[in-house]
Amino acid sequence: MSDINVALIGYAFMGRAHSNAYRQVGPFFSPARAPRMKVICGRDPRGVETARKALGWDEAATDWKAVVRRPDIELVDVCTPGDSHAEIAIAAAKAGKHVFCEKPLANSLKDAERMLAAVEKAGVAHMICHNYRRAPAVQLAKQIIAKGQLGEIRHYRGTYLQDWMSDPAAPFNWRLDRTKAGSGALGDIASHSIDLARFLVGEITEVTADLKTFVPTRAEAGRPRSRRTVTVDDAAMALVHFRNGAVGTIEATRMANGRKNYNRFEINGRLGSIAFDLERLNELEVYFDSDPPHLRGFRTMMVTEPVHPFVGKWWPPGHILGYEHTFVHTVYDLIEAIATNGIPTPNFEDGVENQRVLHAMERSAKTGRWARV
Ligand code: SOE
Repeated sequence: MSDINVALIGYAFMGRAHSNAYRQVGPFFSPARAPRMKVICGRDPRGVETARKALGWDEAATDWKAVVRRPDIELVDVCTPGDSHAEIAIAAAKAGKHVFCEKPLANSLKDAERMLAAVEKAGVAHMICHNYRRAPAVQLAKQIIAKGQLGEIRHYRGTYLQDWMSDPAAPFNWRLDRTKAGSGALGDIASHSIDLARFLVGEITEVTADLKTFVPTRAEAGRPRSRRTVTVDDAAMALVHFRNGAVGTIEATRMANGRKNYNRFEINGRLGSIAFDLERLNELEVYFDSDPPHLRGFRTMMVTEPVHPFVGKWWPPGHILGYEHTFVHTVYDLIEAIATNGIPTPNFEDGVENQRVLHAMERSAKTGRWARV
């Protein structure tokens, strides 16, 4: 089948991670259609040209509106700050392009719903980049739960701890500006915990949440006398109820000194428990009541055998994977879905459901009461 021409809008952290995924997916996964890294787009001409050379794109552009209208482009990948996700994704859908979008889907529930309506009306494939679902150990967690090996699920405990904003001297950046980012740790990283909760346990029906901003103003980079007000949360904490009767806690912060990308969940069922830590992403901690008494206890499994999804395409057992591989796995499943006229998951429907939980958490933090999703 023919190559699929990709346009990437945005070239910062996620732009680099996605570019790496498009470069790696062909040689290691041989998708039905190989991605052609056609054009990378950004506002700064010199910056985007530097990114084009470094990341291996054919062309660099600065006008995303022209790029999404190009007849040779089939897939538009949105890696910009959240305030432009809706505008770009909707324009791409209207132009008949498949759309891949970074999380959270949008900066508001209304925009997320508009994006879903646009891709559904256009009949194009759509996916949101909650890449952690495609860590092989998370896939194993899903399989264990689906096979009933934990029994009835009672607890989901999600913590996503980073510390890159814990120093008050760290300068202001777009993720601290509500108009650009929509929210702080809540949308940026609690959205990942919410997605994993939905993927592994099920839909969340009500929440009670608290949001905290520890550092109210920060200096602008290079301009120590110019202070900017932080208009988002530094930390988000919530209790959640699931439709299936399970209960959960979700905590996300960028102020947890010493924690770098500590995205962990623990799930307790009637028959056992599992736990995953992104910083040790090749491992899954498991505990099963069914183990014989002398062997019963939490044990750590190395999830690198070829029996697990994606693993066999890389290296032999024990030759561990990393953060970037979760993006390659995600892009592979996206392209395979496009090649078979399918819709991958998580898609914009998942993005809207995630946004509903985020929205409920923000409402609850304002009222101090439980909020229904
Ligand atoms: C936050 O710093 C961040 O870059 C998130 O935006 C990403 O989604 C996460 O994968 C890593 O941390």
